[in-house]
Amino acid sequence: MTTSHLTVKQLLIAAACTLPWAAMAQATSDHSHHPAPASAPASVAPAAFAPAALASPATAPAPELAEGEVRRIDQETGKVTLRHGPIKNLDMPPMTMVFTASDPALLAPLKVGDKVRFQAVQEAGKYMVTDIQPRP
Ligand SMILES: [Cu+2]
Repeated sequence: MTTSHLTVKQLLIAAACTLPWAAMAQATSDHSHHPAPASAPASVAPAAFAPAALASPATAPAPELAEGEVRRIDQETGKVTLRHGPIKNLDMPPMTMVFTASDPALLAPLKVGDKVRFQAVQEAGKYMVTDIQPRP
């Protein structure tokens, strides 16, 4: 077999095309009367999707910040009430709720009515704000 002149792409295509045939060959060598031709397109599909997945650019894993508005601040207990949008990492829909600041100093620059972006985590059953900053 002379493969030296084949490109990597050609080799990948060849491999992708070979797999269904190998599977079918195995099926037919078994004394089955049902070679199940439907399985062939199914095994081709993942190979067709792979290039699209590889093509999507690898974006920097920026922390997922939620958006909210300050409703209430309790500097003494380090708690802040936020009306927030969806929080993806907590799988939480929009609502108004109380968060505890991981560091009460985070709340110092805030005032009621501020629009903010914040990072929320769930820790020991409590919802904590680990980062919060004004949003334009
Ligand atoms: Cu919430």
